Amino acid sequence: MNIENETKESILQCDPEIMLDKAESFLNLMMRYKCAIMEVETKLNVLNSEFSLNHNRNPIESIKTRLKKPASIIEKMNRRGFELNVESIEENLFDIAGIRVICSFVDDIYTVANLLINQDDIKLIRMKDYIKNPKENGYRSLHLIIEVPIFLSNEKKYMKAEVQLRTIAMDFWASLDHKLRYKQDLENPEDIAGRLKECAELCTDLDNRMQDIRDEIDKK
Ligand code: 0O2
Repeated sequence: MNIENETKESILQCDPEIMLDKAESFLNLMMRYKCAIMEVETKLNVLNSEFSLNHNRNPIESIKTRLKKPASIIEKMNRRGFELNVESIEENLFDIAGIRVICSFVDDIYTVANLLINQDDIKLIRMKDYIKNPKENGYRSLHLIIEVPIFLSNEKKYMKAEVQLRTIAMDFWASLDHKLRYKQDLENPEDIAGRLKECAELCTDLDNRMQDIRDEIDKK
């Protein structure tokens, strides 16, 4: 029996009251992550509006958010060998609340990220800069793990969220890479990986050229 089946089995054997209690705690946890997403999204929208007023353009093109699905949570907890309970999920998974910020230019990514993490109620837990240090396959994005406070009726709780910041070109590449990675039956995976990496390099070049054009226009 695999771990996922064992987990399902142990849940099925559980006392219904304990099960209800666990389900309630899980729903409560998901509600808190949803609130964290709303808080971060509002902060980003505020920054975008202010920037737009002062500089006559939006550094953020769009924001996408997602709450990790229960099946993906279980899969990741099992894969990493963590005990499957609400406390352990909250302690060990940092990407249940996910916010993806698509920026116009590469320097906007760092501007938005710095403005966000310098807010006095935000705690920066970890930053991974896959723009300065792209992954071997060509993936580029700036990843932040932050903690943001949410205010409930009788408590203030810090919740973790993952913020991924990318340009439109980085997002275009990552979306197609993600789709292609699900296709397991490729005849020539190495060739595909090589061509995807070339495309990533083209995206980097495109981002740099667009940034240069904007810098030149801004100088005038
Ligand atoms: P989903 O469905 O996008 O959420 P962590 O997951 O943070 O505990 P890790 O592996 O160090 O640990 O995280 P990392 O490197 O910060 O990257 C996690 C997320 O970045 C992934 O989430 C993807 O969203 C994105 N990502 C990382 N590498 C790649 C890549 O090569 N291609 C693409 N398209 N996206 C990538 P998940 O969990 O895979 O899924």
